[in-house]
Amino acid sequence: MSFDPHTIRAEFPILGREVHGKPLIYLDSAASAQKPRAVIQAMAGAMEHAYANVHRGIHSLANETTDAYEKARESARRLINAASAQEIVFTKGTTEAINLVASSFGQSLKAGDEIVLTQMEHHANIVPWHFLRERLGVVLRFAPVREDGSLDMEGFRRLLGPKTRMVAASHMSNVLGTINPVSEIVYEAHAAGALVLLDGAQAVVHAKVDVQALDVDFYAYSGHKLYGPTGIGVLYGKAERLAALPPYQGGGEMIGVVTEEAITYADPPHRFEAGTPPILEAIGLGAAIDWLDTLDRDAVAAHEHALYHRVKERLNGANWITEIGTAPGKGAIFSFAMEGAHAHDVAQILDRYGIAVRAGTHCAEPLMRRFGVTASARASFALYNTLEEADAFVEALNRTRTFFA
Ligand code: C6P
Repeated sequence: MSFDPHTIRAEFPILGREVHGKPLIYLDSAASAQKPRAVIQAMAGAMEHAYANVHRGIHSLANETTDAYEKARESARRLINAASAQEIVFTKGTTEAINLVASSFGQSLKAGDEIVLTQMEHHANIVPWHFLRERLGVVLRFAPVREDGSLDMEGFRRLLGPKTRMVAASHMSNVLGTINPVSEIVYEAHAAGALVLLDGAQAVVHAKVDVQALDVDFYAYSGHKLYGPTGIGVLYGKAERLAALPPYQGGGEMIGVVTEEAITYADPPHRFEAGTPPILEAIGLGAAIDWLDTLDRDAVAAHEHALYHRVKERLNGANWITEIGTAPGKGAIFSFAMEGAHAHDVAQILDRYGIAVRAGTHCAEPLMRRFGVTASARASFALYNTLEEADAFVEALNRTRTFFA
């Protein structure tokens, strides 16, 4: 299979629009990706033809919608090669998936137990663990990040010990683009007797993930970065890990029996899906994954890398740009500081050229502190970006510079 970004672009209606009279160049897909027609139509189609609540009805529409919802769970399973669809819990995103684990697994923790994180975590994989520090006296340890943005594995190993109960780490950094050595992380953590949660919000978009090969206990990802809708994400948990977790929220469909005196709970995954779930969003996510499956994912990854390298090559070592994160094998994310300019001003000027980049802390304040910066600008590349757009981005950076030089 070959891959042509120009053909793919035609499947994304929004990419035809203009911003400030210029063709939109969307380089903010790490924040949230645009949606192909396959996703838009799957969601609209469900609302127009087969919509009802799931797992509750006897009538035809309820059954059809339940089938579509469970089919989406199967797609979500296939994406990461989980052993069973029962290991896939729908959440509203990566953030909720991590909160679920922290909250439920946290009930088995006590003061002095240790959670090992890394300095490159998104707040979604820091704050839920801080809750446990505040409430229970659990100790958080942060594995150091090297100057090039790679994880210091020696430093990581030194943090593991008999008190480590959980290692929670990003598979791919949303700021640095670093792809962490997750097999090694899982192996080392298990050897120390700890469980592992991987934050796959960025990685799952760009790389093939196999949770069985990784032997990871929990894996989290979001739909909206994966060309699917917002409001839907996945928590994967090994069957025996999910079975051991107490419920996260209470409500309809997560129970076995409810009496005035007592309750029993449903088995996973339904134990963790209280209330009416995000039905349309799950259908949209399933459509996004099925659509991605029609593409040559290796060719897509190669194209995204080519975009990143094109920007680097065209900047040609410009000394007025400092890239943050240059680890070998990193993904297609270009975080940078421009000499004399605040990242927000850079992003605002780029917007005048129709170019969307993100600027700020990227919800990763400990990492910003590690690199001694208060903010960075970030261009993140997706399958629908072209080499022409990469060139236009560099051209716009050169023009932006003249405002500050
Ligand atoms: N990062 C970014 O611009 P949610 O918001 O739940 O879908 O995903 C949270 C999250 C968790 N981990 C990583 C590595 C992430 O990149 C994100 C989301 C976006 O970088 C929005 S802050």
